[in-house]
Amino acid sequence: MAHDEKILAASKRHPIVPLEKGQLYTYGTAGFRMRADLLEGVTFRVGLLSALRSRKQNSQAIGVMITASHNPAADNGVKIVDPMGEMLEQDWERLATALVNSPTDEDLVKLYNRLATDLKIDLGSPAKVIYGRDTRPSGYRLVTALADALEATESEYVDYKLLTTPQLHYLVRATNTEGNPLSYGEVSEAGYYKKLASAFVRAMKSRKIDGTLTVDCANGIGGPKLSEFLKYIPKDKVNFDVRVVNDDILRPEILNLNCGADYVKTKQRPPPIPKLQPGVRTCSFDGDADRLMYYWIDPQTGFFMLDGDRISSLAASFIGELIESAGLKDEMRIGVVQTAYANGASTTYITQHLKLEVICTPTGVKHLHHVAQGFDIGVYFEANGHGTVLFSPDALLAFEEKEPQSPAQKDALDTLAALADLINQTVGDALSDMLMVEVILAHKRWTLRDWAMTYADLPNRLVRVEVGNKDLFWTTDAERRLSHPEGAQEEIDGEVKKYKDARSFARASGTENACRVYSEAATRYEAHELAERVANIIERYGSQ
Ligand code: 16G
Ligand code: MG
Repeated sequence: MAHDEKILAASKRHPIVPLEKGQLYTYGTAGFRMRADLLEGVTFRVGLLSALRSRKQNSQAIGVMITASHNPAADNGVKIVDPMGEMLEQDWERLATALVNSPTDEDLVKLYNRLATDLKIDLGSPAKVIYGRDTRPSGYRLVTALADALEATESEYVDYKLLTTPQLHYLVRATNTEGNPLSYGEVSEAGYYKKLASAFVRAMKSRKIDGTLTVDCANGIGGPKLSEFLKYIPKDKVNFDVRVVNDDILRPEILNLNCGADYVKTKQRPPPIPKLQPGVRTCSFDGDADRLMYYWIDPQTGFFMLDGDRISSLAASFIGELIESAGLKDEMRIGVVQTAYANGASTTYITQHLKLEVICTPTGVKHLHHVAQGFDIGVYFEANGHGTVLFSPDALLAFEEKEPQSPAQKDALDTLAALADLINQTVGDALSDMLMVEVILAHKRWTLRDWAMTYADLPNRLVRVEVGNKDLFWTTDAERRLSHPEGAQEEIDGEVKKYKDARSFARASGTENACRVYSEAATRYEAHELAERVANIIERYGSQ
């Protein structure tokens, strides 16, 4: 059964905006993301692809999230979520790019049918797509285009309206596992809150949380969702005192403006509003609540930030201890996955102090996620605060079935089982990661200062370099080295050699038209100087 006529008619209602000659819409590390006024036709076409994807995946539900995360309010984005809540399979990113760039509506219909034939997709089989959006006002127009594509392709769909990105990932997995032994949770937003709240109570088990936690929600969707979640925590079981700030979603133009996790990480300072008081434990979400940064102002030493590397090493150390207490050390392979941006001191701490394996992957959550799945327990975080901890089915079974030999062992097993429910298994989730951090701090009876004292970061610098053509730069060795242009890496090596404890790499950004240079060295001065020198090399090669 072809849907040609319906697709053709609907497509004309959501035209694609032609880009400048030679430019293509591309499904990048985080889907299609750009100025919202370019996205209506793109979203319609993504709807067509998600219907194909669902049919290809035996009619399982596929997710579509409309968000531009930490980008300014005028942007938006659209990305596809696969049946188990993971990011879209990489091969299909190419198909998404091809479909979206079909020059005419007729070409679009032709390519849609060709994909169905080539991939042996039965267009008469059922399809299901579920979707949500962040608080951007443009989101409404985009979901209308999406729904039109789903009508035209005779797909079943559910509009979950406003959601955080990780909530949509949760719902996709919950939908596809409903009623089977691996059920991920109740298929509703409330189900997500209930699962987290119950796991939080179990993981805390009468331990106390010190003081108030202030949460900056970037004036995005995380604000109302966090407030809603808090209602599910039984006050008599956990004393969790949270102050929700920057949660104004009625003024869309202030989304991510001078607040949020990306602001804190890139500016290395707290949001100016509300003014942060010394000693107050604070964290920030980003605009779609999948990134998390902790920080506070130390009354003695000033601002201190605990980023993705710190969250990762905290989680790895705690889970490692629990595994040992549970008597599972010899059975469980725990690994930590980082990118080249991870501070070298965190890598040294994890390998030498925690004695855990570390693997480095290219930037982009999907790469880290994939490698983390290879461990029994895989901890992955990008320095920017996006990450999670994955538990294999074998690990879950062991937490459930191992006979505890002592009350301490039972406690460790119970805590591990609770953590596996608390930590979002589909994607990085600021709310769930925040609860994990609170649990760990409560168990260890740590303040943020104790956490910060675990190791000292190497001074580092990140520089953005405008180049004529960023595509000249090819990387190898998980982005730690350049293979092209020829000669560039040798020059970088030559500079790095001149400094103590130094490291530097350059790569083309996947989200902007620029290169990024990262450097670290024994002193702040040296890290800065090295970054400048490597940036000069990149600038020179980029203009050739
Ligand atoms: C995207 C990625 C993020 C990565 C960033 C790098 C996802 C969901 N997001 O935001 O993981 O750190 O791009 O940006 O994969 P860059 O390529 O411009 O440095
Ligand atoms: Mg985000």
